[in-house]
Parts: sequence; structure tokens; C-alpha cells
Amino acid sequence: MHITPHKYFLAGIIFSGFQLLVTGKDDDPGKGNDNPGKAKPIPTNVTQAGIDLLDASHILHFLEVVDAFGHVSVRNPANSSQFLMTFAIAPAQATSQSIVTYEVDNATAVGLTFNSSVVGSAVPTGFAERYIHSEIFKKFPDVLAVLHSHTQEILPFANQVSVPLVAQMHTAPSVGDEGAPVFDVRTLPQSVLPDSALHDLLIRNEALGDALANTFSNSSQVVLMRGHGMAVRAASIREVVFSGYYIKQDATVQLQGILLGGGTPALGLNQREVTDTATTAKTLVGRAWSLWALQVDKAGLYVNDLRKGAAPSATGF
Ligand SMILES: *[C@@H]1O[C@H](CO)[C@@H](O)[C@H](O)[C@H]1NC(C)=O
Ligand SMILES: *[C@@H]1O[C@H](CO)[C@@H](O)[C@H](O)[C@H]1NC(C)=O
Ligand SMILES: *[C@@H]1O[C@H](CO)[C@@H](O)[C@H](O)[C@H]1NC(C)=O
Ligand SMILES: *[C@@H]1O[C@H](CO)[C@@H](O)[C@H](O)[C@H]1NC(C)=O
Ligand SMILES: *[C@H]1O[C@H](CO)[C@@H](O)[C@H](O)[C@H]1NC(C)=O
Repeated sequence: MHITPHKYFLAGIIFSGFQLLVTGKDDDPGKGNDNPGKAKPIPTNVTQAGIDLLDASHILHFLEVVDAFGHVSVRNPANSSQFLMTFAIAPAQATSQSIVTYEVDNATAVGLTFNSSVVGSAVPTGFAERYIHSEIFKKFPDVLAVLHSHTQEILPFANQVSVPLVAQMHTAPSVGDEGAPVFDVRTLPQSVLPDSALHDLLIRNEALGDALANTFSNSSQVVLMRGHGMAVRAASIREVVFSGYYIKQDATVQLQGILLGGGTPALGLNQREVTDTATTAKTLVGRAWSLWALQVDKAGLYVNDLRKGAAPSATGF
């Protein structure tokens, strides 16, 4: 491979960034390690997951999958009983100091992932709906990333259940060929959503998160949420971003097809096509990610202080 001096420069930045986080040997008191010599080192793969989590948050905003609301998470690569997601902040504004390590068991905050001086109750308030993530990670051990968004394009299909959302194109196999299942809080028993509880459609506890996780079907990686948005599961954080973006595109394409006179049952990919395009899509994620990471770098609004402007790594979480 031909390596230009420019690439050496970027590699140097990445390397020194990792050194800083892994060894904690900088003399910046703001780093938050009262005792850097004894600070637990952050595994390199956790740093890389953090880099991808920030890029994911920024890219999802750039691509208008999320707005001020919505959140994405990644299972902790060093401990599958935990996951990383930001505390309650708009995804576009996420930095390393917004990333929290949470328990899969109960969505309780362990501490800031990249600041060992902020632990437990000192962690700023998390998203009320972090149970979407904890319960999906709990139910599906193979799932390594989760996205929740209010993407407007998918809402007609969450609300008009007579028209199931199906995969319309080769970039959206995550939708599946049988119709994305719809989660409707009105169908929940009193034991999950009592009359006395808020009926604001939010997934505010383990019971609601569990009911949502149980709505996934084998043929789809997304659950549409009536009057609310969607939840997407994936095998990596880059894939959950790719899926989220193309689920949004898929909904637009299907709605346009309906306007042209198509309808129910909706025409889309068949099972064989879904299976095969899902295999191919995995090989396309990296190319899309490189472009999207460059776009958020140039946009001026987003700060990935873990990656510091260096090119994203070829493989990700
Ligand atoms: C870590 O958290 C402490 C306490 O909030 C803060 O003073 C410090 O600036 C943080 N460290 C970094 C690197 O932001
Ligand atoms: C990440 O690092 C931890 C600690 O070194 C290791 O146990 C784990 O297997 C690594 N995970 C991945 C996905 O490489
Ligand atoms: C993994 O996370 C669980 C839950 O926080 C914790 O009890 C356990 O000690 C962790 N394991 C390691 C190896 O850090
Ligand atoms: C949450 O789960 C963790 C890991 O199982 C456990 O150690 C902790 O006590 C639980 N916290 C609460 C508040 O239930
Ligand atoms: C789908 O099938 C697999 C194995 O057959 C199972 O483990 C999984 O939980 C099923 N359900 C969903 C919703 O993915």
C-alpha cells in the first residue's frame, strides 16, 4: 500500500490520542484522573467504540435520521454486560465527555466512559428511554448496537398498520420482506403499562423496554413504534447507522410507490433478495462510513474529540 506523509501524520495523531487515553499520562488536570498512575487503563477497543459512537451520533444527525432527539448505543467491547451511550444530550452535540457506561441489566449508569472521576449518581441525567437499548441488548446477545429515532418518514408505516413497511431496495435489507413489526402501547397489558402510568409513548422502564424488544421479528431488524419512531438493532454500530439511514430512504420509496398506485401488499424484495443483499450490504458499510465521517468533519457543527479530525479506521464497531 502506498502511504503518503499525510497518512503518517494522521496515524501519528491517532496513535498519540490512544496513548493519552490508554496510559492517562498527560498532565492535563482536566483529564479527571486524580491519580493517573492508578487509573484503570481504557482498552484500545473501548476507545475505538467511543470514536464510532461519536461519529454515529453526528452522522445520524447529519443524515437527518435523528434531530434534537434520538440516541444510538454500542455494547461495551470489553464487557458484554455493559453498553456505551451518551447521557441526555442532542446527538449532534455529543463529545467524549457525554459518553456513559451503562449496565445492560438495569440501564444504571456506571460512570463516564472517558472520565474516571465521574461515577454513579454523579453522571448527568440519562435518556429516559435508555431501556430501549438495555432491554434489546439483554434479549439479543448477538446485537452489538441499537438506534432509536423519531425519523418522520417511517411514521406513516408505524401508524397505518394496514400497510406494512418492507424492503424496497438492496440497501435496505434490514427492513425485511415480511413487514416491519409495529409496537403499539395500546396493546400492552396493565402489568406493563398500568392506567396510572404516563401514557406519553416513552419507553421509561425495563417492562416497557422488554415489551418493545419482544416485538422484534426474525425477518426484520427494525420495530416501528406507533406515534413515536423506531428501534433498530444491528451487529455493529456502523451497521446500525447504515440501516437507520436506509430504513428512512426505504419508507420514502415505498410511500412514493403507493402514490404511483402501488399499495398493499407492497411490492418489495423477496426473501432470497433480502438475505443476499444483507450479505452484500455488510461489504458496503465501510465505503459509506468513510464518506459520512468526512462529511461530519467538514460540517463544522460536530466535535469528535476522540478521533480529532483523523480519518476513521477502516473497521469499526
Ligand atoms: C472530568 O470530569 C471532571 C468533573 O466533572 C471535569 O472537571 C473534567 O474537566 C473532566 N475531564 C475532561 C477530560 O473533560
Ligand atoms: C476488547 O478488549 C478487551 C480487553 O482487552 C478484550 O477482553 C476484548 O476481547 C476485546 N474485544 C474485542 C471486540 O476485540
Ligand atoms: C462487566 O460488567 C459487569 C456489570 O457492570 C460487572 O459486574 C463485571 O465486573 C464486569 N466485568 C469485568 C471483567 O470488568
Ligand atoms: C444494576 O445491575 C448491576 C449489574 O447487575 C448491579 O450490580 C446493580 O446493583 C444494579 N443496580 C440497581 C440500582 O438495581
Ligand atoms: C429468531 O431466530 C433465532 C434462532 O432461530 C432466535 O435466537 C431469535 O431470538 C429469534 N427471534 C428474533 C426476534 O430475532
